[in-house]
Amino acid sequence: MTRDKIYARPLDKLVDFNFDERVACVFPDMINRSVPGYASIVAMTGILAAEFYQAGSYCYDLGCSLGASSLSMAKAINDPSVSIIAVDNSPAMLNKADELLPPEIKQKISFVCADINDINIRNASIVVMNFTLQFIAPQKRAQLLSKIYQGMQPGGILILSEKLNYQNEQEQQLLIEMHHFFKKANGYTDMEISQKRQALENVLLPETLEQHKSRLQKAGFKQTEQWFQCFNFASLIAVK
Ligand code: GEK
Repeated sequence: MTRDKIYARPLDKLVDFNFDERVACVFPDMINRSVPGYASIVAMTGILAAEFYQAGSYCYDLGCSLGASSLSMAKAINDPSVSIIAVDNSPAMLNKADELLPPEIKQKISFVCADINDINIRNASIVVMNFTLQFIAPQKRAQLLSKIYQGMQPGGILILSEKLNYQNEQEQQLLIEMHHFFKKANGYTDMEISQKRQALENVLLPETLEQHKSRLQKAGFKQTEQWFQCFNFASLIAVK
């Protein structure tokens, strides 16, 4: 796994974070050392998908990056004709996914290079958005979730994983601090943490758990449960 050193040197000019080739090359290392609970969420995505999958329907992985969640679903769902639609708008990410995934897995996955705001979603029993909604402009989020809901089969699930914000200042500070402890323990320096935070400031826009729950309810989901949290990173399951 190539080590993420993107913010290891002082940068004269900090540009907004984007999912380019440099990021794609170090992505597995970056996400594992930055997102507490990432490996568990990806593994559980497969377990949940296997149980809620409906034969003849599609599974969507929105903001698939290198296809980790698609891979987890492809391995767990016991149907040779399972069809996973993995969408990302970063060509660099999709090229890397194509390079890394074995042919027997790629045969189950259709990669689509597109903005998830622009795609059609239909006949879905599983929709996964692992750490993607946080990169979508907040004013577009309700419309996107409503489109996802409309494209799902009754009984289907949305797995939504996000970094969370807290309204209470004290709570927010403590949770952010714990996330920084996690990054430091994983070898990131204070400078790396600080430069990455600045690069993400206008790009990754977290919301509170209440905002997510209320939006999912408004989109039509009949039940939403939080099933995972590690520090300020959480995952929800929403059932149609
Ligand atoms: C995983 N789910 O490994 N349309 C399509 N893709 C987008 C858009 C958009 N509008 N905006 C951002 N992305 C993955 C991890 S990473 C999370 C997801 C992170 C894509 C972007 O290109 C990137 O690949 C992904 O969403 C977010 O389980 O890096 O923290």
